[in-house]
Amino acid sequence: MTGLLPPAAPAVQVSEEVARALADGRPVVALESTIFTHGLPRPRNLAVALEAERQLRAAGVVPATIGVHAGVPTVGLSTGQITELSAADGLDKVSLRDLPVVAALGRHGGTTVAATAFLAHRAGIRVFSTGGLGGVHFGASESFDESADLTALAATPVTVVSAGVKSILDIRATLERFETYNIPVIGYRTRRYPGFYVTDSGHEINFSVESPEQAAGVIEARDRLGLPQAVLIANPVDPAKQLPPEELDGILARAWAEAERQGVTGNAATPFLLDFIQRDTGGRSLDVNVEVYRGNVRLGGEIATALAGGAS
Ligand code: PSU
Ligand code: MN
Repeated sequence: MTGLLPPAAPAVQVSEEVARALADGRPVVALESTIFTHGLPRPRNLAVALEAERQLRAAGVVPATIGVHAGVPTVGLSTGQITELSAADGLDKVSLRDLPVVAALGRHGGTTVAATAFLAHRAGIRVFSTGGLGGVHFGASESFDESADLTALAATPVTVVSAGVKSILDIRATLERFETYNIPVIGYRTRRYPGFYVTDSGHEINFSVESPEQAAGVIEARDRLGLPQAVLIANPVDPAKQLPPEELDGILARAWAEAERQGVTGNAATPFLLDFIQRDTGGRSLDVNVEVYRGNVRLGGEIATALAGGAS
């Protein structure tokens, strides 16, 4: 029966290391792959992906980098697979709706927050660290361009540590949508919603937690209530390491103008805008992006450790 999946192919491949850690109740943190397949330029992308894994291991946490390798949605990509995906040309940006398609077609893909959250939860992983979430694009009331991250997070009870949503988005509208979808947004030691490249987006949020244990408490309470939504932990970048906030508006205005001039829309918009911002800031945005990610990986590890009962 050519064209069908081989019957032995697992729907989701969970690495032995991740499966064993989960079975033992040891802390595991999921990491997405779009960040290194589409978000960061080579060769920095591979270095960042592997550094995140090393950082977690050094903290006694098992990393589970998630992506699609040759059609197999994989939780716990090997170093070889990460290396391969980070160097592959023309691989797909895989959101949740794309998973069955790339699976059947046997393609490689980097998974977005939506697809990664789904696969992490399906494998039994409770914490997921990323850079910035997708959300509502400016003009969405006309274009309907809202990231599928929103609806996926509304239906997936994981914990996602991010530095807010991507700076290129309509942050106010995105926060409204989180409310609509019953997705709690909690600042880590702050009541100001972070702006990814900057510490403060200018928007206030209702709640903050002061420690990984307090974050773990919220997650436990969500699970006891049986609520299906993700818990979002918003972790701002160190103010000393942010992009100069007074420069951000100008940078974003130039990025949007160029995207409009070139007619870039849809799921190509994010990679295009991020790449533009990198060039416009002479690479400084890239350093901030890496710093943001490092902070989120660290906090994700701490929360996973607290959830595992502090044992590591
Ligand atoms: N944030 C970044 N770089 C990225 C992304 C987020 O700094 O590449 C990715 C994430 O994987 C996120 C996705 O889930 O972009 C959202 O894309 P879209 O807006 O097309 O749904
Ligand atoms: Mn979109």
